[in-house]
Amino acid sequence: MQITQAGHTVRQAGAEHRAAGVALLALLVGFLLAGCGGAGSPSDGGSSGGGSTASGTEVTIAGFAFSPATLIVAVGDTVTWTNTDTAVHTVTADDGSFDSGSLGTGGTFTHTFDTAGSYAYHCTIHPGMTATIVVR
Ligand SMILES: [Cu+2]
Repeated sequence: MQITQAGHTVRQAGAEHRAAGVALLALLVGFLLAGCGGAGSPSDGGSSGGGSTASGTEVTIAGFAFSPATLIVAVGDTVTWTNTDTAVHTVTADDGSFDSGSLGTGGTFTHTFDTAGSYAYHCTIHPGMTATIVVR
């Protein structure tokens, strides 16, 4: 997902065009207020998909799912995943930046996040298992 900053630039009108500038500015403000209401604010969308969101540094793999589905950590935090399923799972970043390899029952994997961002990951064995680490 890409958040594009809308580049609204309001230029100061020169002195000789002051009157026209003010009128234009009023018109622009009207457009901005009308046109930008929904766009550009990076709110996290409330409840989308029903996945849980939590802070902390622990992710449990249970019932063929990562819990919480979205984990919020701070830059420099080390996240630990623990597989409590009898099935083998992996913790694999979509962008390849980390990969646990196969985790059997009781297996753990840790990764330290040094850069802020949103890191989507999945299980390579069960592609429906997806989750995200948000680093702030
Ligand atoms: Cu799996």
